[in-house]
Amino acid sequence: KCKVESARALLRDNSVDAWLDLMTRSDVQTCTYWSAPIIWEGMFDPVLYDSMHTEAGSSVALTVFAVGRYLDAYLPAFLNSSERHFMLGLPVTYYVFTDMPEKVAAVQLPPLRSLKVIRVEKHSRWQDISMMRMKIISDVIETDIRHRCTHVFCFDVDQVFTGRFGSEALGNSVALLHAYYYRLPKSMYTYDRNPRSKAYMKTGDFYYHAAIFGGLCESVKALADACYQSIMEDKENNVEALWHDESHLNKYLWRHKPSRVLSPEYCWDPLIGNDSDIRVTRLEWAPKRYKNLRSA
Ligand code: 2GW
Ligand code: MN
Repeated sequence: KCKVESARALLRDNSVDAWLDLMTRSDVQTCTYWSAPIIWEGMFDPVLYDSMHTEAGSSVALTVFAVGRYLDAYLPAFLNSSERHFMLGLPVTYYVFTDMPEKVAAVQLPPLRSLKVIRVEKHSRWQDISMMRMKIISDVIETDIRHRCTHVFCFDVDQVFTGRFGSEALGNSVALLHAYYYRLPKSMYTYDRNPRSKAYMKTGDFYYHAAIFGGLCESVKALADACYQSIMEDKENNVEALWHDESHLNKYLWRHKPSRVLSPEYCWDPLIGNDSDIRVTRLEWAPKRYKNLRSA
């Protein structure tokens, strides 16, 4: 019995099929019509990506906002887990934006990794906390990040890394497929449908999730500037897009196609349950605590 098992294992490891599977995924969409790769487990060699980016001198800024009750509720788990999974081997600088800098616990970081805490104002409406991130991200890319890092990734804080989130995710302009929409027909995408909003769109390519976007400094700055400008124009016109900054992001990314698209492995909600497309989860949504956090 043992012999049969090991023979099977050998066959598995060396069969052409197993090898091909490493190079490609035939069960999911791996490329957009404008030829941007959609990154899934099994499509890439992590060692190769890491050595390419090390040689190229890539360095990564991670921005994250933890304002008000989100600081205690989410930041510690976010940072601890990112230390285990985010861009290991490359220089990483965290930029934590909070209204309570003194409350950010000191974290011991290994060489090549550092953390900056930047004070921001606490807007009273949560929609504004979310939307004003675009302005702050743009400013800090200009004054700081672009002098230290080649790439920047912007994250929601209410999530936890659970697997490799590595250099395969780096690109000129990077967007994420929303876990809840990637299998749905376009008619169900929750784009902004109000013609009075600058985020209005009838159709698009995908529904992107604003919980993660990134790219080269200049691309992310251009995106943040454009989204902020549209958000402010909406404010002047007394309209607010359906999903706030996410609606504006979707409009921007429809007009400026991302060069790399992350599959929902990169931001999965475990509440969705089993999905055979998802072979690993790299980042998971933390449980929402709307009741405590969204009210008052
Ligand atoms: C947000 C909503 C209700 C009450 C508080 C907050 C809040 C958000 C806050 O008190 N403090 C704070 O730092 N934030 C930051 O904004 C934090 O980084 C958080 O991850 C981010 C977005 O808010 P979140 O995660 O509660 O909203 P989601 O998960 O529904 O986010 C999606 O939709 C948003 C727009 O409505 C954004 O586009 C976000 O990027 C999307 O993932
Ligand atoms: Mn979130």
